Amino acid sequence: MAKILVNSADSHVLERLDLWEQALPSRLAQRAPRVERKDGKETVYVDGQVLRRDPIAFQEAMRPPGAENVQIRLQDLDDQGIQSEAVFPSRGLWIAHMHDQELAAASAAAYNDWCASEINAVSPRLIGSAVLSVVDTDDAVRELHRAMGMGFRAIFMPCEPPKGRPYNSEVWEPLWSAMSEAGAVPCFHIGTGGELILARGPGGAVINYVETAFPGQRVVAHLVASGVLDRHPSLKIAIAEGGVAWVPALGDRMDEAYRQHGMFVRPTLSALPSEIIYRQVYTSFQHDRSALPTVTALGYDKVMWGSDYPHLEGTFPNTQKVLHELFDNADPVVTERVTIGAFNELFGLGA
Ligand code: MZD
Ligand code: MN
Repeated sequence: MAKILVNSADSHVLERLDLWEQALPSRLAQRAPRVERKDGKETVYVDGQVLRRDPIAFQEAMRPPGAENVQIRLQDLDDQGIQSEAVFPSRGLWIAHMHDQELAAASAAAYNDWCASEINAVSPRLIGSAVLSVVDTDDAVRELHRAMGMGFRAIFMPCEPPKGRPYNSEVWEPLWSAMSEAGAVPCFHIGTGGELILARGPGGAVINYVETAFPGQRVVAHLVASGVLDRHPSLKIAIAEGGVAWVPALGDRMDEAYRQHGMFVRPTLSALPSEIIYRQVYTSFQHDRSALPTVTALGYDKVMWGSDYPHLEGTFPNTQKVLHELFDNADPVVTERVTIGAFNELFGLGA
């Protein structure tokens, strides 16, 4: 079968483990993301916290050679039919869990230097996302400008912000303004910033998987209802790997709240919440059968496909099989929009 060529709004790079050891003074490096393997488990330590304790088999299953070898990654992209891809961190995601201001700022800068030289510089097909401190807004704005100066456009943001810094809070405003002015694209990747194992025992794995999508929806509710996207109409955001069919339903619910609970609503917005969402919020999915009907039946078209390479939740190495199942009977206009157009629009490519 002919290859369906796509851009992917979601993939991950596996950073060299000694990235922070090499870049940071030892007093900080020892609190940067660190991994220990014992008794069949891989434990992740960050800033003195145990963040993950995974079966090694689980971690190995998402580490094909292309995860950390960028030349093999590019070969995998060719083989899978992927032209360009947004690249998110793996271990760098843990920076969102740091509490120490200096450690967070230094770890983010170290990741961005590494990503600029080891990912972005290798090929224009790889759109690495920069990491910012979420501990301090001034640090985040400083690193945003430095990263944009290194050519970044995509900015990784955790779906769950630190306690006490909810995304509807004014503390974030200087960052949203700076992103809007700089043409940065904040990409909120699901499963980041918060606790991931919320349920145990029967059904736990499926419950936890479902749970990771809700904070992505909360990001949209916070940034739209608090007026952030209304104040910055050119700021586009992405919610990566959280699926897409929830967007119209969230828009309905927010519109209903905005109308029916009008007496409590502040700030008032220059458009309905759903209109702002449909204008500025992009989302990505891997397999969802509900994705294309969301475009055709409900008119939400900021929909991007994502491989989530090399994660198990993604499509590698069966991307073409998945793409044919998704698109063989789809309207070619919708197919072009979801496989290429929305991605190019978000990241300002191919214009
Ligand atoms: C990026 C997040 C995604 C998730 C979390 C898992 C399944 C479980 O034994 P028990 O009865 O006590 O039950 C425990 C249970 C088996 C229920 C529990 O361990 O649910 N295990 C795997 O951790 N699921 C929800 S899914 O968080 C979104 C998808 C899977 C990969 C994921 C964990 C990745 C992501 C994302 O932030 C990360 C990262 C670098 O790669 C993996 C791990 C780490 C976190
Ligand atoms: Mn992903």
